[in-house]
Amino acid sequence: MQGLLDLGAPDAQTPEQIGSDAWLLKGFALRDADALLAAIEQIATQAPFRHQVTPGGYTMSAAMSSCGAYGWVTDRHGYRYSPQDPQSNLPWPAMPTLFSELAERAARSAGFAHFEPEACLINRYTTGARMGLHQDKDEQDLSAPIVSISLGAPITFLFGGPNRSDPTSRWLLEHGDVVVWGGISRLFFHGVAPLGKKASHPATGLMRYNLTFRKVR
Ligand code: MD6
Ligand code: FE
Repeated sequence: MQGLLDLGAPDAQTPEQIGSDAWLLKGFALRDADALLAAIEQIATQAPFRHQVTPGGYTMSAAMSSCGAYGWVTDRHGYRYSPQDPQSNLPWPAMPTLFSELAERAARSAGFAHFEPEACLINRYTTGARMGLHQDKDEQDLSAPIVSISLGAPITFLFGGPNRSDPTSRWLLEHGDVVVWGGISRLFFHGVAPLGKKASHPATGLMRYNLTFRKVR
């Protein structure tokens, strides 16, 4: 039995503020995690994970796919949102209702009502994969937040400021965690540290998946 003075972990449904207009919802997607992973597997049969090349010529260490009306594409010519998968020239797989409803609920819990995601980027990390500091700035509508769902192996999320050189805070993102962020920090630099050698989760082994939902237009 827990003692009266045991404050314990913060309530899983109480958003933890990680910056201006940026919130960590610990475990928000936990009860949907198995269904999310099954849907990712299904999406990847239509739009396989691939390592994209940046305009600077670097191959990204995280493998990526997308679903929804738009996917995020990079190649030697630049970054853009595309309604087709350039690998197949077919539309991206539809965004499952589970995805859009969960993203809308998470956004609402963080104070952003009526979020309608048009793109869901799916990142897959294996040991050592990382995401360097970047801004999410390819969307036309910067008033909409971004919702990010983490599944599988835990990783360290780096959250900076409006300039690349600003100091970063570090947050552990675990299976089922959701980050919602918009407003003042919408264009803040952020990334993830290399996925640790021993990082794993029973549901995914050594893999980590991240879904980010965006309103594009
Ligand atoms: C990741 N996430 O967690 C990479 N961007 O693997 C992002 O780049 C990101 O988590 C915008 C908002 C939330 C994020
Ligand atoms: Fe990002």
